[in-house]
Amino acid sequence: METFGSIPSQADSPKILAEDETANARSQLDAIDRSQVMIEYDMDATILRANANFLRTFDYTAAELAGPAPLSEAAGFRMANSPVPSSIPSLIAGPTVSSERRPTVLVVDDEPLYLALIADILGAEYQILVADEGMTGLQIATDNLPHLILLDLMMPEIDGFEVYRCLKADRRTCEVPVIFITGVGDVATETKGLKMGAVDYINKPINPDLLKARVGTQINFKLMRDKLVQLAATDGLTGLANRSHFDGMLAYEYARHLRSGKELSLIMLDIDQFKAFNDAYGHISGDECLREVARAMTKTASRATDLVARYGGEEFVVLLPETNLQGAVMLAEKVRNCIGGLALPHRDSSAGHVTASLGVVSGKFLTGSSIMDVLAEADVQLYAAKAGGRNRVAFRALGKPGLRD
Ligand code: GH3
Ligand code: MG
Ligand code: MG
Repeated sequence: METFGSIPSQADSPKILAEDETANARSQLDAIDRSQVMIEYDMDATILRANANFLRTFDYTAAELAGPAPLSEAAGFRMANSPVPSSIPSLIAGPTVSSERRPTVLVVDDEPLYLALIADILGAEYQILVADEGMTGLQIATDNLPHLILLDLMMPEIDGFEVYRCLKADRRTCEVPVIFITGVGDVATETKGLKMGAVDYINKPINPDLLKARVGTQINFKLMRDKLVQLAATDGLTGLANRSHFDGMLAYEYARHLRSGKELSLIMLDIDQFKAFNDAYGHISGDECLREVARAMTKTASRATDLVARYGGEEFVVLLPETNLQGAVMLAEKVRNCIGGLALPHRDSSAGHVTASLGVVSGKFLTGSSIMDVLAEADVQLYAAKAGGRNRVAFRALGKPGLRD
């Protein structure tokens, strides 16, 4: 057994809890005398022993205290998927990220007491991740993208302000809201935190009801914001990324590709004789056809980095970062075959079913060229495929034209 994270008791020697010690015990957290607190964990994050002063602050029921409860269960801990070593490894180590749907809250505090305390207060409603120092917190935040971070300001290695700056400077974590938690409690520090962009500020000692209320408010905001961001990026008919999201991602991937020098590919797809399809079968069938084509494209372009989007009307695009011409043309052919394989009847099409034409552009574009060059070239190739007889892929890489039947 390994013991760590203890705050030595001055008066009481630590003892295994008995029911009668804690039954009906409830005191205000403000009353915690930390010199009287003792808490010990084993390697499985089980609270082994704690003295009554600490546990009375939690309103435990007798049943919960019948035996030492694993912190992971009692407090709703999710073991974070982080390789980062920590002085309390059992609280953050673990192989899997749970598929649980509860919102996730990351607590970063150098005092194990507060990690356990906050986990206990919030654990019933949220999945709780913990880190006992800033660097571990940053790593867990990046790996798990929690819905909210409770960040202690006073920590020995890097303080909360610095952790906050790092979170905001990283594209992956900059949208995660942060509540500062501190024992400092002066107006200047609070103002500084809020001016930096923290969404709220909570003082120690922690009042459980206040903590729950403030966390609840911020979690609701975050869930609502996530929903809006998702809606703003989604095409309502097909559920694919919409034009606006695609434009943003193309700009991002294009800039990244200029830096990395790795190839970037783009496929532009247009359904053949779709106006005639609408005329023959009606717009409701036309809409269903667009959804079917979207599903076929998503199924085919399945790499995590591939982005399938509706470009407009019956035109779609696939953005393929770090993909060369050969790979992009192969994928375009797969998409074409998959759409043909749907065998959606189309009496005005020469194939007798719905088909699509695709233009592919691929390469290492030079600094000084622009996104418009990439889009324009994909468009040129799409029209070459149309001119070549439709239901085919045309492609170009750095001035090497080709056409495939
Ligand atoms: P081509 O083979 O040259 O691409 O011929 P086309 O008929 O597909 O091309 P055209 O651009 O003439 O027609 C596109 C049609 O796509 C016209 C429009 O009614 C239809 N369309 C665009 N958006 C939607 C939509 O959201 N739903 C439906 N049902 N039809 C749409
Ligand atoms: Mg069109
Ligand atoms: Mg068309």
